[in-house]
Amino acid sequence: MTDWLLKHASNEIKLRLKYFFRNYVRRKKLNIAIYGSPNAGKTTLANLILKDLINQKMGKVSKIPHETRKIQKIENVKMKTKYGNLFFNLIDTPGLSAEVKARKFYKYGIRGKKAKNRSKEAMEGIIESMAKLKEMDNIIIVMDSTKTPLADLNLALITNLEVQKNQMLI
Ligand SMILES: Nc1nc2c(ncn2[C@@H]2O[C@H](COP(=O)(O)OP(=O)(O)OP(=O)(O)O)[C@@H](O)[C@H]2O)c(=O)[nH]1
Ligand SMILES: [Mg+2]
Repeated sequence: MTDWLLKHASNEIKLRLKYFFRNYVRRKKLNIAIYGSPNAGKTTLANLILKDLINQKMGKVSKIPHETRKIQKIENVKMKTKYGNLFFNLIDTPGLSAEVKARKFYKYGIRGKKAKNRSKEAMEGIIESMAKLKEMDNIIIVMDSTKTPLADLNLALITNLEVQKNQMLI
């Protein structure tokens, strides 16, 4: 639609559109958040986006689930586009799961108090992420293509976003 308008509109309208778009995005500071199951590859994706755009990292990636247990945010990420520079906040969230039992970590060599703490921190992160859903302007849902797409809390997440009318990209 924007492409069509830019092709057919007069120069004045083009200029107005360009400044409207730029100011709107700048003023609003879009929150673009990555959600999905534990271990789906959310932090990997965030790191790739940030490396491409600003040569930074979001956080640690691991084969052990629930590596990210707190929301991570990089503000004011600049992206050059043909309509001008866009600025947004990129947010990486803890993997969503209905429950996180300590024994889930035993096979990775994490036991006892460490496993209990990891599970407690993971649950706190999940609650925080669900509570902050409504603050997000766009959501990228990352799914592991080797697993069933509606596993974990993905169905609840998508239903919630439909109700809130958030824009999502899966
Ligand atoms: N095969 C494959 N492995 C991937 C891909 N993306 C990530 N991984 C691996 O999957 C594991 C989990 O990646 P993370 O980026 O930590 O996943 P996450 O969704 O942030 O996990 P949590 O923070 O625990 O929720 C790591 O071992 C990654 O190297 C992918 O596209 N393909
Ligand atoms: Mg992560």
